[in-house]
Amino acid sequence: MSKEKIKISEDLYDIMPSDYQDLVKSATYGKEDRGWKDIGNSKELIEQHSLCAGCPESMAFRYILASLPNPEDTVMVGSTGCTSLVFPMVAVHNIHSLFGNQNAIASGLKRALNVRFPGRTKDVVVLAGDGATVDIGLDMTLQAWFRQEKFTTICFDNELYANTGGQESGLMQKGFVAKMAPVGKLFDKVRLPEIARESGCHYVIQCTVSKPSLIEKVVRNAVMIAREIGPTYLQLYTPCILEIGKNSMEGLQEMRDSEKPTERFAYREYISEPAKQLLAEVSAKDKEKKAAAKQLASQGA
Ligand SMILES: Cc1ncc(C[n+]2csc(CCOP(=O)(O)OP(=O)(O)O)c2C)c(N)n1
Ligand code: SF4
Ligand SMILES: [Mg+2]
Repeated sequence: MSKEKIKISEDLYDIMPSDYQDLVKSATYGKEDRGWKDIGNSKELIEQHSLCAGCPESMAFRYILASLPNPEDTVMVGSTGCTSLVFPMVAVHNIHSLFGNQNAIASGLKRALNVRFPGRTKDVVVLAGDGATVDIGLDMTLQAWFRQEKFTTICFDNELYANTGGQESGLMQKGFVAKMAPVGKLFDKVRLPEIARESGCHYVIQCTVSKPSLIEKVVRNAVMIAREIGPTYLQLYTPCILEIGKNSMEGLQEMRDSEKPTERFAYREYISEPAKQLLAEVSAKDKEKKAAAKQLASQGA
């Protein structure tokens, strides 16, 4: 499998910013066992990205990109919002979809990749905001899950429409007042994890992005289960620090506060029976691989 999927054209190399040259040179490719601990030696996102300073979406992006099990052969599908503006600054194949259409686009893309590259593993991962996933795109989101499309949907839940200045979203908390929603939310946060489970997702996780090791685990599980069994859904709290009045250093604490057991982003998971079986098989194989590597090392010593 080639590890050189994203390249800068030789003719343009000199005029590309060095930040972008570095991104392509040490992108998220190459080592099968790489993960969040490689962050620092590798590059997932250019420093001059388009998100506000300290926005938790940038942490989330880096952890996710570092955790993809098959980045060379992964296509990410974005949707309009703060999230989507980051895609030109990462070295993973991606396409932009019209706001809300992301799960419809991903359905067609995944099927087309199967036809175009038979026998080769191609992963599709949707990454969209809560407005795109739950409001305008809810129909497309649900229909993809009903049809058991084999890709992962990740929602960056910042509980409002951040990119357009703070309108109310279905995932906003009840009573919350935003800049463009001065009356306050009148109904409860839509329970999308429960809806995802009822709609046929085999792996559903709700958590914050405060812990990179947790994000690595859930991203890998979600992608592998989607590849083999059916749709998976991750709802990640990535607070919009700008809209909730926090400064650039306070995003992490906001997530830690919101993931306490009694709070609305306490860790929650649902794993279907076939998905549990798959994870057990993967874990057994990993153990075998580690034991074999250890034995080899001891023989060499
Ligand atoms: C079809 C369409 N409708 C509306 C918009 C305007 N629009 C752009 S971003 C956005 C909100 C995005 O909110 P969300 O999905 O939560 O992402 P966030 O910016 O919060 O990350 C809206 C309504 C658009 N670009 N296209
Ligand atoms: S507006 Fe909010 S969600 Fe968008 S980049 Fe800024 S802090 Fe992040
Ligand atoms: Mg949002």
